Amino acid sequence: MDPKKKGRWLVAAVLVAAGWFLPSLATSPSPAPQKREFDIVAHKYAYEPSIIQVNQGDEVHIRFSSKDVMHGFYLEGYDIDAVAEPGKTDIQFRHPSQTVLFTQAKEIVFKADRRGKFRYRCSFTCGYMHPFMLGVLLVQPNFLFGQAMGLMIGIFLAGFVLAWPSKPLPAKAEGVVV
Ligand SMILES: [Cu+2]
Repeated sequence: MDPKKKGRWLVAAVLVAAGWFLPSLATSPSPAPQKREFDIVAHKYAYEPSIIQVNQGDEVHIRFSSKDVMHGFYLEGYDIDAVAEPGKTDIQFRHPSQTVLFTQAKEIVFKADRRGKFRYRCSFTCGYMHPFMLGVLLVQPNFLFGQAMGLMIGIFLAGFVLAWPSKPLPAKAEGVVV
C-alpha cells in the first residue's frame, strides 16, 4: 500500500476509535444489568404506572395487583400473562405459548433481553372499556447515547478522510505539493 493511503487509513482508524472512547471519559460507564422492581396496580380501566422503563439485560420484577375487579396483564413479546384478584397479593401466572394453565406466583419475573417498545394489556374481560386497558414497557439499549453518537461522528469523519481526493485538483499547478 502506498504510504499516503496507509496514513489515511491510520487517521481514519484513530478517528473511529476516538469517537468511541472519548465520550466515555466524559460520562459514567455503561450501566450493568440491574434488578428492577415495579408495583403495577390495575383498576378499571388503566394500569398505574402505565409506562415502565428498563435497560436491556435488566431483571424485571413486577408485583401486580388489582384495586377493584379481576384484571390481567399480558405482556407482548415476552410470553407473559398474569391475572390479579382484588385483595390478593399473589397472582396467577403463565407463559401463554407453553400452557393454558395458570400457576400461583408472588410476582412477574423476566429478563428484559429484547429491546424495544412492548405493550401490556388486560387479558381478563373486566368491563366495557376492557380492550382499552393498556400500558407500555420500554426496553432501552444498554449503551451510552454519547458513545453511540461519538462513534457515528468518528465514522463520518473517517469516511471524509478516506474519500478526500488524493491527487491535486486539475486547477492546481503541477508539481506543487500541498
Ligand atoms: Cu380487563
